[in-house]
Amino acid sequence: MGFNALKYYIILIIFLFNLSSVDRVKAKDYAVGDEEGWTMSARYMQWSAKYNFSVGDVLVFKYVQGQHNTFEVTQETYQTCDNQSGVLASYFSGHDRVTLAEAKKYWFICAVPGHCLGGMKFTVDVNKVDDDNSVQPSEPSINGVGIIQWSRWAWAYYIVAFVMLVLKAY
Ligand SMILES: [Cu+2]
Repeated sequence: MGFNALKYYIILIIFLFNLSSVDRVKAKDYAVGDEEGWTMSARYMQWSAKYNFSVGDVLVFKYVQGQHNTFEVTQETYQTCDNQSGVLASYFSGHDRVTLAEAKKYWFICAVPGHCLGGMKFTVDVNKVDDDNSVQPSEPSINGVGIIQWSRWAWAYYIVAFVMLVLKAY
C-alpha cells in the first residue's frame, strides 16, 4: 500500500468512525403526545414518562395555532396552573421547538384558560447525557462525555484530512 493509498484509507476510517460516533450522541426530536400532538385529549405525564430525555433533545409541540400554546413555567405555576407569574418562556407558533438545553427539570403547560387544569401539563426530567446505550448506572456520564469529546476531535481530524486531500489534488 503506497503512501497515498494509506492516506485515503486513514481518511475513510476516520470518516466511518466519525459517522458512528455522531449517531450515538445525536440529539433527538420528540413530538409531544406522539401522533396526537399537543391537545386536550392526550395524557402527557404518561407520554413524558415513556422517554429518557437528554441534554440537546428537542420537544416539538404540534397544535393548531391559536387553539393552544406552550408555556415553560416554574414548578409553582405548573402546580397551580396560574400563569400570572412564573412563566419562563412562551411559544405560539403551532410547531414549537423547545430545546432541552440543560440537565434539569422542566415544567410545561398550555396557558389557554382551562387547558392546564384540564390536563395539558407535564414535566420532563432531563438527564446529563444519553444513557440509552449504557448498562451500568454509574457509566453514562463518563462514557457520554468521552464520546462527545472524541466525536468533536474526529470532526477536526476529518476536516484537516479533507483539506490536505484537496490541496494534494491540485
Ligand atoms: Cu391548550
